[in-house]
Amino acid sequence: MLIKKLPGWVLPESAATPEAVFRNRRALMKGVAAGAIAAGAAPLLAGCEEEDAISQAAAAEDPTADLYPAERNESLSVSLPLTDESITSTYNNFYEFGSHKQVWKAAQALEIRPWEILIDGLVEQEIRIEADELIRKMPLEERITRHRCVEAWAMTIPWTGFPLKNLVDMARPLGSAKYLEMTTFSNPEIAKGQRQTFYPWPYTEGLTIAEAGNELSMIVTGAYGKPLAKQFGAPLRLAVPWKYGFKHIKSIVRFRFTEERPKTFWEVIAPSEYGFWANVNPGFSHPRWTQASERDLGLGERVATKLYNGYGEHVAHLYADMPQDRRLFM
Ligand SMILES: Nc1nc2c(c(=O)[nH]1)N[C@H]1C(S)=C(S)[C@@H](COP(=O)(O)O)O[C@H]1N2
Ligand SMILES: [Mo]
Repeated sequence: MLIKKLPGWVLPESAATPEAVFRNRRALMKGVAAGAIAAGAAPLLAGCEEEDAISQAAAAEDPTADLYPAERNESLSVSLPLTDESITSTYNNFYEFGSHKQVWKAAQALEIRPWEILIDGLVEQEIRIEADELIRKMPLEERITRHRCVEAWAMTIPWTGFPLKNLVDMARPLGSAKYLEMTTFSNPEIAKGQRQTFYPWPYTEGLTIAEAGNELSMIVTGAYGKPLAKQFGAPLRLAVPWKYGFKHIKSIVRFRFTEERPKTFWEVIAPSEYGFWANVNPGFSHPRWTQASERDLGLGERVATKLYNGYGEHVAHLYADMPQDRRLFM
């Protein structure tokens, strides 16, 4: 079994979150804004400028830059303060580029054009389409979205993208299709994490067809009114905000319709900790930590976690006939 091959130091979805390091950096950046900069802090400040430069330049030269900012969908937006981009774009999970939170820099090595997407499996006809063509076909909108990692941290991010349902409709799945599997790129040359062969690369995730068709399910192509930064999973990633963050697969290259429930990346690694459904629920703790509350990385404080991450009115009906046990919420 794969998990036996994992070295002892690998804690899937790391139990230890380097928040202290990250908070210090944030405090420093605030200090910088206030003009209270100590001489010793200069190297870190340089780091911040470099990071802004990368994100601005990359966004400007993106071939879809003209599509942003897109109009906001207020009815599917939460009314919470946005988490600052300087936080959300420097605290990421993207195991292809490392298992720490500061992967944003390594992720800049990802080549995001050309980017061909394959739509196959139980569909009328297989489709191969360039990301730019797909993005230009679809109705882009902005949604202020809650983003809750299974590690119990949370952010509020202005995603831009299109309803996953539009892609499903375009694919024309056969009646026998019950699930949609999504797969991330595979390129160990640039993604050093993919050289760690004890992980079941490439990263995969899955949804039922009903979940994929839910109005909340979104293919994200941008954030903060710009094309998506690489560390967020450019050129396109998933957002299913009632589910834990690990369902939000990044840098997707393939959508496959299938009759059988796909095994997902984290489910293969640790099935007793990360299941297929992964709906947010404060009432069912992770085997190694509580899910009752989360650290809001923007506010810098712990807040109570909500059932379905607060999106119950949109999605609770999907699970009404299922046993409301741990499996639905891990
Ligand atoms: N391909 C890929 N997708 C991924 C991951 C990953 O390691 N690889 N991490 C997941 C996890 S655990 C989380 S919490 C979110 C993080 O998204 P963010 O970095 O945009 O906040 O991405 C998810 N998608
Ligand atoms: Mo996560």
